[in-house]
Amino acid sequence: MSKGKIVAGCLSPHPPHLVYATNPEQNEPEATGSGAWEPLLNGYASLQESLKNKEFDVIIVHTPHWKTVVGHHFLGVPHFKDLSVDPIFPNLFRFNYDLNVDVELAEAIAAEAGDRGLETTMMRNPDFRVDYGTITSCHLSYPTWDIPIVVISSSRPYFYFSNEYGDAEMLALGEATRAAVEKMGRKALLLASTSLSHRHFTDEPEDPEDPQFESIYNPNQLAWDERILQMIRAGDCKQILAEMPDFIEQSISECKDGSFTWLLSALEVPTYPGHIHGYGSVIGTGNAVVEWTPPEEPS
Ligand code: 2XP
Ligand code: FE2
Repeated sequence: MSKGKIVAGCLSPHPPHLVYATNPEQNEPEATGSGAWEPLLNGYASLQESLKNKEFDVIIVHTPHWKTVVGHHFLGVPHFKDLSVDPIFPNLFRFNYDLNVDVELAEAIAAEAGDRGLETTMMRNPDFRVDYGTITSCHLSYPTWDIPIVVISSSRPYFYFSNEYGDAEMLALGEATRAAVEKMGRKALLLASTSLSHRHFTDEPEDPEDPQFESIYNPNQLAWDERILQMIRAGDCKQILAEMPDFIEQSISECKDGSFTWLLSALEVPTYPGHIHGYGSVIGTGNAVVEWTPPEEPS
């Protein structure tokens, strides 16, 4: 088997509003416009175009909305079909999904993670309902759904211990992911399904599509997001990791669920710039669509 590789790694946030706005046939609610979220919708359109030029045979997602108490869990059933409903925005997201899982790769990542001292579980319940973070990021990045996915849950080390300890587990999980992709000969697209700053407005406007109600929650949140974007542009992901615990705390970031640190680790902490396809707010939160393309290894 030839050595596998990660062909791209992305920050792919999962506001259900973005799926709603594009009216895919799988989603039950119907939108009439998309004015409030254009920067992000354009960002995802640009990411989709870029991915057309890349060859990958599996998508690996780390999702904040499958929260597991004991360790890191992996979908371990080859096929799932059901309705995914966002518990906070059921008016926007009721999505009929039908997806395949690369169980062999999931088991290989779990084994590599175990070798690195992490607690893992394969999720074997065929009636399990796949979380909306997974569905949303996959759909917005690659809406054709014609290749299998691997889904990794969000364990709770940041919440039960500390941001620093949480990051340590996610660095190990990222290494495990990379090692398994290489050993199993896969060409993988990685998706970190996460917002950046994550303060939400607590009231929803009557019309969720009305652009006058959409803005970042406050300038403090924006300042943090801009700092992260600037380090992404500069190719200084080592510094992002150095600041991650403070970023998480001060911007109430969804990165506390670990997806961003996992991605940076799997990409071996990029020293090259990430391409920012778009940045925008959804119900006050800060979201960036970013793609890192690892340089070709000398053959
Ligand atoms: O509630 C969340 O955690 C979400 N991520 C959905 C809403 C807006 C996100 O930016
Ligand atoms: Fe979320």
